[in-house]
This record gives sequence, structure tokens and C-alpha cells, in this order.
Amino acid sequence: MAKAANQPVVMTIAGFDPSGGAGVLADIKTISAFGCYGVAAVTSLTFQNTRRVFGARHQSAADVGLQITTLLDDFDISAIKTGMLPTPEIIEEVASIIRSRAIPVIVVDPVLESTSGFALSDDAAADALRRCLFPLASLVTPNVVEAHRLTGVDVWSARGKERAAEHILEMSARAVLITGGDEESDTSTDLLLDTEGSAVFSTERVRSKDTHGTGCTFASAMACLLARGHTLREAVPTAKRYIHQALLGAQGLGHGHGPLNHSPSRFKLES
Ligand code: PXL
Repeated sequence: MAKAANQPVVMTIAGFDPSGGAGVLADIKTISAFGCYGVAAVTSLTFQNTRRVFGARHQSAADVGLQITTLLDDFDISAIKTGMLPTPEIIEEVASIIRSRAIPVIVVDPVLESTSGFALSDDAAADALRRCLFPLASLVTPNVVEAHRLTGVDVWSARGKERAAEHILEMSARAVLITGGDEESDTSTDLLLDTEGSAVFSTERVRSKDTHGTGCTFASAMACLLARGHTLREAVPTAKRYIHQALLGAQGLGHGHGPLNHSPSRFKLES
């Protein structure tokens, strides 16, 4: 007899960044740090180091689908986190699988381009995300640039962020969190909006060049905390505390925008 599992299984559906800063590898390290078991489906094999993205070989929608259903047929998945979904076909396949299964938590990180400006998805993919995946999402986690591209709203003010968040809720997402980590202020301020209203979360900004993969890492942390039964308003401060320590603990690896430290010694997950 198998033991009753108390380690939630969390699936990431994302791109493979061989440098380990972003994508599936960053997600799996984060999922481990949050005491969950990570499984993964790869949507695109990217060629990159900490300096830049050189290219990407997208997988077929059928191969992405087969990776996901093979895992869903075996594991009880508590949460799915999606990252780089480069083509409308892949997005439609992922959405159709999610619709056919009861997955308690779906966190959609709408990855559109790398920090260095490499397009990780096309405009048709952004449209498919809005149309097919947002209506299935427990939470959508755009940064300000992604929120701007998804809504067309000028997001570089508190009021602008609120309007963009409202637009994304109108796309039928259950909740949206616009992360402010990429902005220039002394604090990193995120805006959460769901049917209960809005909430603002601020932490002191860590000024660092080693910020590669913060979006992937944050969305994975949220997926794990929601899988563990935390509410959105409980989860955001914990995920932000983890990112803060992961930024402070970065080791300056590589010669470009280095990775976070996904096992920061000063982060303790209570409960
Ligand atoms: O940080 C965005 C991102 C997500 N997923 C993959 C990436 C990147 C940025 O480079 O490579 C696979």
C-alpha cells in the first residue's frame, strides 16, 4: 500500500532554460523549497545563458499535451503553474486538458518576453492566453510590462495598475496580481485584485543585477502556497519574503543577469 501523501504535487508547464535561472528548472527548485514535489512539462527548449537568449525550439502542442496527460494519469496534482507557452496551439492544448480535469489551483504566469527582450511568445499567443487560459486561472501573475501588453493600459501609476488589473479580471480570471518588481521605486509593490477587492503588498526593493527568473519563481511559490491551502492574502507576503531572500542570497553566478538563490538559508516556511 502506498503511504497517504502529504506532500502536494505541483506541475509546471513552462520553457526549459538550461542556465537554471528561469523556466522549468527555477520552478522545480522553488517547488522543492516550498516542501512540494515538482513535475514538469517542457513547452520549448531555449538556448540561453545569463547574458542572453539565443533562440528557442518550441515543442509541438501534441508533445506538450502528451507530457501533461501522462503525468495527470498517474499523480494527483494539487496545482499547475504555467509559464512560457509560446504558441496558440500549445495554449489551446493546455487549456483543453485543464478543462477536462479537476485541478484545484491554476496559476498562469503570462510570460511574453525575456528581460533581454527576446520574444518568448507571439501576439497570437498573448491573445490565446487571454481567451483560453485566463478563464481557467485561480491567479494570473503579470509584471507591469506584461500587464501593459495584455491590456494596452498605461500601467506605470497606481491608478493605471488598478485599471489593468480590472481589465484582466474582466477576461474572467478569478484573481490577478500585478508584480512591481521591475519598477524603479525603493519598494517592490504588488497589486492583488479579486472578487473581494484589491490589496497592496510592499517590500523593500533589493537592488541587484541577479534578477533572472524572479517572475517564474514568484508564480511557482504562489502555486505551492495555494496548493498548501493558504489564501491569496496569506500567500503573497510569504512568496514575497522568499523572493526577497532569494535575491539577497544570489551568488553572482554567470556573467550576465545571474540566477536567484532558490535555497536561501534565511527563508523558513512556517506551517
Ligand atoms: O523570465 C521569463 C522566462 C520564462 N521562461 C523561460 C525563460 C524566461 C526568460 O528568459 O527563458 C524559459
